[in-house]
Amino acid sequence: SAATDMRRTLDAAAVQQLTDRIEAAQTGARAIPKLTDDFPGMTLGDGYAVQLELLRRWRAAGRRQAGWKAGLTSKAKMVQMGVTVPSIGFLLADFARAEGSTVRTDDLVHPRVECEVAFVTKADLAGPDVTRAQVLAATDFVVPAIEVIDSRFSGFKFDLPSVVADNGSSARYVTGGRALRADGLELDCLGVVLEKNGEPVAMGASTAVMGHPADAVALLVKVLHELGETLPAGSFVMSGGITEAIAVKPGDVVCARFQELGSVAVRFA
Ligand code: OOG
Ligand code: MG
Repeated sequence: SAATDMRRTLDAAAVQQLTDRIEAAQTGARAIPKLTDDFPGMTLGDGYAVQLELLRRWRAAGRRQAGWKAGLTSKAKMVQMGVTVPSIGFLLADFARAEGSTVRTDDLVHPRVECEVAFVTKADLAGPDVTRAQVLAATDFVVPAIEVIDSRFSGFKFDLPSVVADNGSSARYVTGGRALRADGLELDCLGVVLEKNGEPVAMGASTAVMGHPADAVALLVKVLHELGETLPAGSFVMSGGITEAIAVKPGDVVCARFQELGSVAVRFA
């Protein structure tokens, strides 16, 4: 499928050059033009080559990986971003922020929030054909989450190869509410209301994520397989924004209220 076509065109030097650009933009919280402006032939596979090089560098620098995220897995997100193919990105442990805490924005470019169902796994998942049932059997618990995304591209405008290289706009994430076993839940019809400063600004239900958020995890495992990777037990996985993402600025308070799973709140400064 389009999400797993890993054909590559960039040579090793170009991958290094683009990784340098992305790393500098992320570290300096500076917006840059999308990568395809200079490399119009860039493919999805090239985007993942840059993303995995960024992951390799940061792990070599001692940063710990918590897991992975699926993105662009709902119609609302695809329509908002103009990209029709889901993608994955890595999550470092140091992206996490505590529920109820204040998230700084001076080290971000133009943050937005998303409400997502997150999974924590208790068994390895690997291969091209993992099913929803296998994902659920490998799930230790699910937990509600707010993802803070932050595209490093000017105007939050990008295409699929660029956003994949930019690690799917990953920036911060906050879990909260209740961690629950998946088997007692109808995970495909959980309602969620996203509030900003006490007003509902987006709402939806978990079915928006590929019909069932576990299917987004299965897709993520398939993409990992195409990249020569697996999803180890103990991974934290976000399944993708249910609604469109909402821009935030200093002073905003955001709360995602999930049916069954409880709520997650965070403040921005
Ligand atoms: C890409 C990241 C998308 C999601 O949940 O859909 C994402 C973006 O929209 O900047 O994290
Ligand atoms: Mg997301």
